[in-house]
Amino acid sequence: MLNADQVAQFSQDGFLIVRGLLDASRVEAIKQRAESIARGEESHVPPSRLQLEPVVASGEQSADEGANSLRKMSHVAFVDDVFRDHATTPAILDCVEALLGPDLKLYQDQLFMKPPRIGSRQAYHQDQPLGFHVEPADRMVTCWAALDAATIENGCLWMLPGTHKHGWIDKEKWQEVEEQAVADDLSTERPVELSPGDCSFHHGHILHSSRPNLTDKRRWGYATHYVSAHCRYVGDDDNDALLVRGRSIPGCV
Ligand SMILES: O=C(O)CCC(=O)C(=O)O
Repeated sequence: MLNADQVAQFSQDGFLIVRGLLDASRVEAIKQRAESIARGEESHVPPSRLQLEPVVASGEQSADEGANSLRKMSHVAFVDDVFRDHATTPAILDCVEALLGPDLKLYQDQLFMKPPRIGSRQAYHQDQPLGFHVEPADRMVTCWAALDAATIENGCLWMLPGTHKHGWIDKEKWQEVEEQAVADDLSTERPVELSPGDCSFHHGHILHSSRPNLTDKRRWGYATHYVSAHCRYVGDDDNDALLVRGRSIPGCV
């Protein structure tokens, strides 16, 4: 569980780093499974869950191996036991429970793979308005688990502390912030450099981004997105959110 200072820091900044949360065997297990999914050896993971890096998709460049052509894998914990074991890791859920309360659902998961040299920039955005159909909208937290070292050079996350307090921010403002960041004129942004096994937790409304990978080493980070089970579901699609702790609430997500 997080202590009171950590919870206060999260509510002030909109994100929090917890070092050494995952043991090496957990990190290794998910990396191996992701490798084998990328090689096409796991038929239970539909190819539609894999997304190519834009330069590979456009044919502009090819990558030396399967995993290094991928930008991300999505919604894998819903079909794969190793990914699900990670998403339900008690140490992670203890932290999320301290931020969202005892009844928790996994809404989405994404392995961000940022391959060497071609791993592209992720522009400034808020997570929750991008497809997390819940109300109250602020009851969402992402755990971003470092599977490799995440550094400034290989494209770690960058956060704009305090922006979660504004709720939904106009997308024109996202664009403005993005342009400032690309011009290296955003003095308030903070890098989230992590070692393998470290996790950062971020609020669904914080503005954040990640830079291109300029190195020869990949940067894998596995994001699991949780919502309070007390949220109402306000989307049109099927709601397949997975209960990961506590109880489901009738009429809710
Ligand atoms: O890992 C990245 O490059 C982007 C991650 C992100 O935007 C997120 O976890 O919400």
